[in-house]
Amino acid sequence: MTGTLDGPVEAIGVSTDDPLEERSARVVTTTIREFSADDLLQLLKGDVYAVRVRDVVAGAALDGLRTQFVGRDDHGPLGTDPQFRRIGYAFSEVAVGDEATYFEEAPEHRKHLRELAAPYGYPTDTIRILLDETWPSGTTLLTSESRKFFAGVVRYQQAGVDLEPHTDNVQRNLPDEDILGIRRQLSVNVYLDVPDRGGELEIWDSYPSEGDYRALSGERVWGVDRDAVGEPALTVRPQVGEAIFIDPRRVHAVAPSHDRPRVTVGLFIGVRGQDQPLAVWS
Ligand SMILES: O=C(O)CCC(=O)C(=O)O
Ligand SMILES: [Fe+2]
Repeated sequence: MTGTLDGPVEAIGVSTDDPLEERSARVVTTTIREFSADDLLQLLKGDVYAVRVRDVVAGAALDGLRTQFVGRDDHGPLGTDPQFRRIGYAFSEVAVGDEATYFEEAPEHRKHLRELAAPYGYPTDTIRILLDETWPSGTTLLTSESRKFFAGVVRYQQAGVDLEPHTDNVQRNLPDEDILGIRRQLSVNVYLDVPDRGGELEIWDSYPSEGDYRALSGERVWGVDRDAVGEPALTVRPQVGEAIFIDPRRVHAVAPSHDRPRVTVGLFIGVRGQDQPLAVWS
């Protein structure tokens, strides 16, 4: 690792005077074999905007998972916006004080998704092992008072639906005094189906503070208007079978698909103290 956790975890937004250097520094593309904690540190420092890990799922496993997950219609509406469909239950859908159902259902969702994936591994489990083996103090499932979170929501973004610019921050769904030690948050998605046209992941330069984000959001319940943020700094067309890690406190969005649903398995990663394992959830 080229940095200690304490520095990069606090430092956000890195600029360089050389525009060429900045452009080439925006994406790291690696493999599951070469992936290291350093890739995550570069994201946390803001040196790169996305880390692409090719072929996290490949071959017969990718075919089998696609057969199982692509084209399903037993997904439910996202609590915060019913035009988004998902299997599982995301913590970001849960209002503060309303967590009981989320925690009650979490084990069943984890089991159900593994059963759907069998005989292949559920992509979230692959990512969890990768993070456990590469991060110095390992990786664990996020818990709150011994209640274990759900991890690995399957999202179906239907054709024409715009996942508008937004940031993600678990603290919005936690009481002020209990942020579960999470100092920084990363997001990773494994792509099971990507439309032929549209569905690009878009990432902007800015890391708005919560106050600035709320101001940008205005009257909206969620996200910000595309007009308010201009052109993204980076546009990535995901490949089926790859995982892409981002820092979701940078403004990001997913362009609408023009043809078919975009199917992903998503996971958040909490970075806690220097000597603590990463903690994952959805
Ligand atoms: O599906 C994607 O590419 C990114 C979705 C997203 O907003 C996130 O992972 O935070
Ligand atoms: Fe997001």
